[in-house]
Amino acid sequence: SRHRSCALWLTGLSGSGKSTLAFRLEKELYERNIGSYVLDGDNIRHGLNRDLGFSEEDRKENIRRIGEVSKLFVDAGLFVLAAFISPNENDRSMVRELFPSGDFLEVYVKCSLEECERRDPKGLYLKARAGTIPNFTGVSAQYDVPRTPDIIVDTEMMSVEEAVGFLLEQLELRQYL
Ligand code: GGZ
Repeated sequence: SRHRSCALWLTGLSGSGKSTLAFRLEKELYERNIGSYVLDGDNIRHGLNRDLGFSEEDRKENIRRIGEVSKLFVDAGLFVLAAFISPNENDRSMVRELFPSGDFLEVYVKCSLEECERRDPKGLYLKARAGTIPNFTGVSAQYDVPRTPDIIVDTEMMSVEEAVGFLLEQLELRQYL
C-alpha cells in the first residue's frame, strides 16, 4: 500500500506506555499491509547494546546506536516504532539530525511520574525509591520533558485504544498513511 515510512520516536518515563503503544501500532500497521518494526529495551538492551548501562554516557550511546539502526530500517521502507525513555533532550535532537526532515517524528508519551509510580508494572519504582536501582529516571536521574515534540499523546487521559487511534489519525493527517 502507499505510505511514507518514518521513525516514530516514543519518549517518556518508565511505565508511561511506550512499548505498549509501539506494539499496538505495529499490529494496526500490519493489518494495513504496512511493514513496521518495534525497537525497545527488550530487543536492544539484551543484544546490540548489552554492553551499555544507565549512566548518562551509556544512555547517550544507547540512543545514538538506536538512532542509526532506526535510520537503516526507515531506508529499507519500514516504519520504526522506537520506544526508549531517551531522557536527554540533546540525545533526542542528535537522533533527529540523523534523519532527513520528515523521516523522524518525536512523540512525547505524556504521563505523570505519580501515575507511572502507581502503575509500576515491573516494581522498578519501588526498587528505585528503596535505592536498589541507582540513576532511575524520574527518581534519581532526570527526564527532560520534550519542548518541541511533533506529537504529544497523553496516556493518563486516554485509554490504550484511544491513544493508538489518535496516533494513527496523526499519521494520516501528516500523510504518512
Ligand atoms: C531507567 C531503567 C533503569 C534505570 C533499568 N533508569 O520500564 P522498563 O524498565 O521496562 O524500561 C526501562 C528500561 C529503560 O531503558 P531505555 O533503553 O529505554 O533507557 S534510556 O533511553 O534512558 O537509555 C526500565 C529499565 O530499562 N531500567 N534500569 N536506571 N530505566
